[in-house]
Amino acid sequence: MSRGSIFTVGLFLLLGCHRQAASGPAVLMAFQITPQPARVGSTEISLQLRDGNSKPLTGVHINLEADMSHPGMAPVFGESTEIGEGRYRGKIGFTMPGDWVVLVHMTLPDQKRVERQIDVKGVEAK
Ligand SMILES: [Cu+2]
Repeated sequence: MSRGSIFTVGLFLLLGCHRQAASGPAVLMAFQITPQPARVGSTEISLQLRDGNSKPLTGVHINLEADMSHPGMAPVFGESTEIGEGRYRGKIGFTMPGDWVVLVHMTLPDQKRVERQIDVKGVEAK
C-alpha cells in the first residue's frame, strides 16, 4: 500500500469546520480525513486549529478516540502530533465498517481542555 499516493488523493476532499460552542475557549478546527472514502485500517486525521482571532493554535496536546454507536464495541485511540503552525496529524485504525465518531481531545497550552467531534460515516470494508 502506497501511503503517499493515498494521502494525495484524499487530501482536501473532506474539509470540515466546527465553530466553538458558546462557552469555553475559542478553538476553530478544520479537518481532513485520508483516504476518502474512509476504510477499515489506518486512517490519517489531519487537523488545523485556530484561535478566536484566526491565528494558528500551537502547542496543543491531542488525543484521538474513535467510537461506534453500537454496544460491545471497543473504542480505538490514536495520538496526534504537531507538524507545522497549528497543523496536527494523527492516525486512527478503524476496526470495523460502518459509522464512526472521532473525538478530538485537546489540551491547550494553558491546560484548558477542549473536545471536538468528527462524524465519519460509512467507513468501508478493507
Ligand atoms: Cu462496530
